[in-house]
Amino acid sequence: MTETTPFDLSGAALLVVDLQPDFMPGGALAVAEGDQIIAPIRRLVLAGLFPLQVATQDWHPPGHISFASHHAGKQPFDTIELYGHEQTLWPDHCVQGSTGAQLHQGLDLTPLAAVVRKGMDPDVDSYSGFRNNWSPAGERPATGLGGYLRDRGVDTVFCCGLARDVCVQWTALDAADYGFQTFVLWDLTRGVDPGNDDRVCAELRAKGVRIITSDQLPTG
Ligand code: VGL
Ligand code: ZN
Repeated sequence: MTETTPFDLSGAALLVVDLQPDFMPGGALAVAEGDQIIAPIRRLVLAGLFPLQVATQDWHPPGHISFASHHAGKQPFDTIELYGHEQTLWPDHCVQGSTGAQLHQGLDLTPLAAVVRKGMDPDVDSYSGFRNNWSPAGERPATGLGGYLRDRGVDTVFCCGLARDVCVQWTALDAADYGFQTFVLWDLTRGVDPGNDDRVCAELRAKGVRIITSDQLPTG
């Protein structure tokens, strides 16, 4: 399914989600082929198509609640119930200040207007750039990104980065919830489990998120 109308990028923001060494092959929470999207995202950011570009950064304190190592007898990728919702337990990753938590060196940060860090509450995970996962109080506390983008006049959001089936998906779903016209640049994402691709597509489309590829963007 190809889009026929050119996109109006005048009110658009590019969100680069969690492009960090820990999500690359060999990293603590490796995403297969995660390294293949670095250069194209770097080129896209430098092309300056988007009036506003923002990155998110997974940034956990040591001993974070999402780490399997925090839960006796649990292994990475086990799931538990946390505050009434399913929580996947991950290998220790993106620990604040560690090399694996840096934004990837292959990305040029110069054109980015902001970096939104998330997952800093020791007791709450945060997949989405817009809102944390559920807190003990049963809420999903906002990061402030939604208000920031609105205040900057943004009406449309394009998402890329890692991981397709976790933080990119949650970020895109929340962007749509916030009322932004939302796109996922599918070729500029990779999943923790490619077996989730069909489900991810269906859940995104059900929320009105449009899935496109970067070659459908206007050329710089
Ligand atoms: C992510 C799992 C845990 C992601 C972050 O960036 O997709 N996945 N923390
Ligand atoms: Zn994380």
